[in-house]
Amino acid sequence: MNTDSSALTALGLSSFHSRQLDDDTSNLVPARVTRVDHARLEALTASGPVVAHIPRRHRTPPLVVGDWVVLDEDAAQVVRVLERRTTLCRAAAGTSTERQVIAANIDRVFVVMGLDGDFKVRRLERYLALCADADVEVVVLLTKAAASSDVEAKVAACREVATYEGVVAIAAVDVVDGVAPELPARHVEAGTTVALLGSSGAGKSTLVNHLLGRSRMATGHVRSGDDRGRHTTTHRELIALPGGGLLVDNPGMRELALWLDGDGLDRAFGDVEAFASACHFSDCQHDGEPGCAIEAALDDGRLSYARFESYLQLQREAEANARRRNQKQQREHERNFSKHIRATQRAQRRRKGN
Ligand SMILES: Nc1nc2c(ncn2[C@@H]2O[C@H](COP(=O)(O)OP(=O)(O)O)[C@@H](O)[C@H]2O)c(=O)[nH]1
Ligand SMILES: [Mg+2]
Ligand SMILES: [Zn+2]
Repeated sequence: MNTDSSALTALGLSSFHSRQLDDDTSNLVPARVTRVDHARLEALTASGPVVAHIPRRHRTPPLVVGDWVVLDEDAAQVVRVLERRTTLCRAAAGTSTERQVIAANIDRVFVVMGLDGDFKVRRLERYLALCADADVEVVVLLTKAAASSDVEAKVAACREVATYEGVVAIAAVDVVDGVAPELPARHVEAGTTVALLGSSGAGKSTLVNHLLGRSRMATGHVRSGDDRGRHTTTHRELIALPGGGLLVDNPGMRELALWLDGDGLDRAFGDVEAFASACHFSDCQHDGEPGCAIEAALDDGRLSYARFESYLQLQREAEANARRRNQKQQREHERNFSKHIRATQRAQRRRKGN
């Protein structure tokens, strides 16, 4: 299998993945998943787009956009799934006990937020915790800048909470009315995979179209009846840019249910963590204890109440998710255990009967 092709590098193949490619069968090819529909996927190989069947054993856990797979080209089917370098996750809709992977092998996230009614620093903090947990870089793009007043103040407000070291840029743009329209492309270098996150209407699809230089994603409010072959963002898709970068547009997520497995919260709130570690008691609840560095910082304004509240809120949410998850595991464990007991009792009865 030829794996040193520059075409694969342009599709985002890193050494992390090429190391996993040892199959030397000639009909096998590495491919980047661009779209998944249950048993069928679309992908890009070094020689172009392909469609392939997903055998049942590779459907759970499901493949996602951005995955690297090995395809049997003759049989047009997936034979192997490569280990993921990064995963963007959220709690599945309607439940907070299931982790849903949104996209795999993402290098960077564009957090897209409109400088209109969409603008909320607290939501940015939520996205930053998610990105820090996934260990991906972040570019904060504040869209619709041309028609917005107090742009500078809003950029400054974002800068203040963007303490996560993975944040590489914060910028106000307007690709419709010409404010820094060249800026987004600078952050999608060849071989880099960028996922766009943000509320519905924030301007994600507008950015995708702008970067593509043509209208591929339907923007604004398109009823399905008006959709004439253009893509409304109802499913997730990975799009290769002519310049070599890769984009994942996302259907608008009304409220991003946090899923934190790692240290994302601490990394996104390093400033709060630093104050907390200076408290006199290591288990300080920041609730009137002597020597509380958080309260001192709140008192003299080094830490804002809003930010501290936001941190507590996200922490409560992550803990509640973890608790529900544990309860679910506990229930499953008990169910399996009582099944085991019943089976043992049946076996004993049979033995006695014989
Ligand atoms: N003036 C202006 N309008 C924008 C900008 N970005 C998006 N829009 C408009 O906002 C609406 C929603 O944009 P869309 O890209 O569909 O948002 P999405 O839901 O995040 O994909 C559309 O009517 C766009 O034309 C921008 O930077 N400036
Ligand atoms: Mg869209
Ligand atoms: Zn304290």
